[in-house]
Amino acid sequence: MIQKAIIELIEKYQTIIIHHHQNPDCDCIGSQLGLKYLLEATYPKKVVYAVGSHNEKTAFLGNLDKVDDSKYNNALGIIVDVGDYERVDDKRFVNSKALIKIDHHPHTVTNCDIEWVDTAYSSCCEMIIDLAINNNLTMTNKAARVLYSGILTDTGRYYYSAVLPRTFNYGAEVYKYDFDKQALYENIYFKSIKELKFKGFILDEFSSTPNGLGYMKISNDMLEKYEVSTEYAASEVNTLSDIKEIVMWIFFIEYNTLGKIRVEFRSRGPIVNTLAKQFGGGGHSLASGALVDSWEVVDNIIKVADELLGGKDETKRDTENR
Ligand SMILES: [Mn+2]
Repeated sequence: MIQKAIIELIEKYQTIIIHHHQNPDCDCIGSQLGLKYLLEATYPKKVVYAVGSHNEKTAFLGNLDKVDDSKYNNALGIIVDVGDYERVDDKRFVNSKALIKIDHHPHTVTNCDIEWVDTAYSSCCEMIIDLAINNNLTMTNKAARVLYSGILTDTGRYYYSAVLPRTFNYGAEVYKYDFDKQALYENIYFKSIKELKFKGFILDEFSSTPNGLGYMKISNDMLEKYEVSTEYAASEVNTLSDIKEIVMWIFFIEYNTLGKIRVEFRSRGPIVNTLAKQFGGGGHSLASGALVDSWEVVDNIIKVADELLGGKDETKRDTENR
């Protein structure tokens, strides 16, 4: 059993360094810090680091660590919630003596010593809770808090199709612990007036096609006008979910610092990761992303996506997790 192999490898190492993906979300940081807290509580003699950087929306989850290059020589590296090496935040993970991958995105080829990749999990946090329960790792209030936040956000508060009875059971398992739920919701879900005005702007201005495609182009001028970052704008893509007429929705957001346009694909049926791959990106079947070079490419994506929907090819549908 793969979990047994993971625990055995963890037990062999004194130093463990856990990495997350670039531009992390609550599931990514939740699984990273959750695993760190579980291992610290279970193996008090081990030194466990969680490295990489936060963004403005994840900092409330807990502090990340600084690690010297030299620590990697004898360390076990673990990457969580990320399939591709290119997307891992802080590339020094490749210097680890051994490497484990724990991820719920569709599998991409890497050469970690152990790869536990399973898209049947709603969230990476659900995988970490599974690991904890099956292997008697010591759960703590701190670990429960961050793991719960990842389950909540990656399932859209138990709404997305990846939710299983297990997801509720594991959510309940960590909910039992003593942490401030209201404060957690406030950190995750409360929005400022500025952010809500931006949402209003999206709802006013988005475009849609008769085939069920919804999309929104957001230029740098608009980001400046509403005082929101590219990352924040991208995180608002599900403003277009739950619209009767729309089955696939895409955000295109100018990324000034990179000189690119960030693309966020979402769907409630037709698969989008093949579409994202076609334009150099990737991700889950119902939630993917890409970075493209120009607004001409954007118009091409809109055309290809709309044709895909117009084709109504039922074989291209999937109910797998976002
Ligand atoms: Mn995730």
